[in-house]
Amino acid sequence: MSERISDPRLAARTMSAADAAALIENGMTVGMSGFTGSGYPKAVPMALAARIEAEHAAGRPMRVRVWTGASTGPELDGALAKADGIEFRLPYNSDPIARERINRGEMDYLDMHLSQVAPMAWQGFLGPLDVAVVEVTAIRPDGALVPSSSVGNNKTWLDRAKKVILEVNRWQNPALEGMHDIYYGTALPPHRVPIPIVRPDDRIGEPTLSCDPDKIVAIVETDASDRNLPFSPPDATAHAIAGHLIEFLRHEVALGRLPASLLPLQSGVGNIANAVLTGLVDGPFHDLTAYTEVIQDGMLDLLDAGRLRMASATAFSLSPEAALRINAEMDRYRSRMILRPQEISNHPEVIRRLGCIAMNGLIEADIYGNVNSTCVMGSRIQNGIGGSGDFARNAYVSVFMTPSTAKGGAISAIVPQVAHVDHILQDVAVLVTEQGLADLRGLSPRQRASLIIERCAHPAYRDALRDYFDRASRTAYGRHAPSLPGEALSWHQRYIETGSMQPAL
Ligand code: 0RQ
Repeated sequence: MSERISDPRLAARTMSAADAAALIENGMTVGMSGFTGSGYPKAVPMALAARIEAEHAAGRPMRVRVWTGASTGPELDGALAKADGIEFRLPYNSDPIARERINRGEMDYLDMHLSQVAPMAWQGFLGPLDVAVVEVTAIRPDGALVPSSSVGNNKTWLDRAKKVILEVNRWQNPALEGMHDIYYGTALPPHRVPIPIVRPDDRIGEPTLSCDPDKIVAIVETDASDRNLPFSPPDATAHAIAGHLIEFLRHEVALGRLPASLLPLQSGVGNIANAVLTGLVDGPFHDLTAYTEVIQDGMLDLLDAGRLRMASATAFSLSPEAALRINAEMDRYRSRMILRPQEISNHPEVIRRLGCIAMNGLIEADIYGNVNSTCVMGSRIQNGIGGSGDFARNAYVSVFMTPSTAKGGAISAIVPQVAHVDHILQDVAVLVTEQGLADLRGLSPRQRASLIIERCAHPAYRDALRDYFDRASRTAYGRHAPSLPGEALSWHQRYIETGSMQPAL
């Protein structure tokens, strides 16, 4: 019996990935573990993809519906999408092959607030869950499951699935045991009770996941690492954004609107968000905490620098180098990190109570501060809304940040009107680009527009934005949030037609 599988009843169910994948049938809904490249199953999805390819080669249809925590890795989304094996996918994806299929209309994708996935699965709207495929670090003698490098929706998948396949991954450090906090107190209305977290470091649940052993039909042993891409080193733009934001936070502390150790930080995905965290290492703040979704490289830097006291999240989202770093020193990190189910890490009630400082990236914002986080030119999905909505609406202060242009300057990130709305202006308190920072709190739409154009827009687009806003302010149907509907999306149309938002000279 493997040293990682200490329950003899379950050890007897060990089999190959191919045999386990053979238990998944055409049309089934499969709940996979995995969140931002951590803790996703690695062997069974690859075997399933091979099986799907063989079925397709034999002229037989085979596709599955895939639910996860968030993004996974190339062995899961990449392999299954390449095999054209995914009929429907939720709730967040960053795999390029899957993204391409979604944008070609070959794969249905439901982009959801991450906090709402588990409750909606319990409410039954997502339909039945046939199989859960969940990576764990170990199985204890009492059958309890030691979670892996992400928690995501695993508790819900294990509870809701008719059958369970476990991947026990020897690459995951056994010292992860004790880091997790799995809360079993959620319920549907009218039986809901308050989530008893009043500080980011509160533990309210169990260190392990439980699962009815009779449902566990297969166990597959693996030893592959989580696969994540490295973050790009912060460039001048990222440094400038981080600088503006840190100056803003310093100002808020000086005015007594934030405590000296700030409030629990939430930091989104992507290079800019990571750069801001790294920037805080040299900032003036101490005793920081994080109540967030993912622990990125920048969070580790803050912990190592003694700036961050502790971090609560649902997953790691680490570069390969940082994943090795944390794996080598798990004992040291364990006491300062908590990984929770995503319905708790992203719970609106807790985020509102703690007063998180939310910091997320965006695709584009309009002059009023509505934000598009997901759909390029209004229709091409990039990743998904992820947890940005959970945090933005409920944060103490909700910050969105972006370079002021994209694609070498051909696209302005500040536009007359966003082509798709993820975050309405009421949920966007502060907007930051490398040009500057706009504190939009307490301002009317027209006041917001002036500030965003002057502080955040790139100089190459500022005159055109001023001109639009000026004409709209004089001639719009209403002057509350002046808009010219026939022109508002013309910048996007110009990009689609000419490859640039800049008007032809
Ligand atoms: O495309 O890779 O082809 O070059 O979008 O953009 O500038 O690298 O920025 O890595 O910070 O990601 C909004 C996508 C920003 C991210 C988004 C193109 C750009 C590039 C990536 P290429 P950058 P980042 C909690 C928080 C939603 C989920 C979220 C995101 C690519 O922050 O997914 O916040 N957010 N979760 O060229 C056309 C524009 C563009 C554009 C950028 N205006 N038009 N393309 N790009 N702006 C964590 C979780 O939820 C898990």
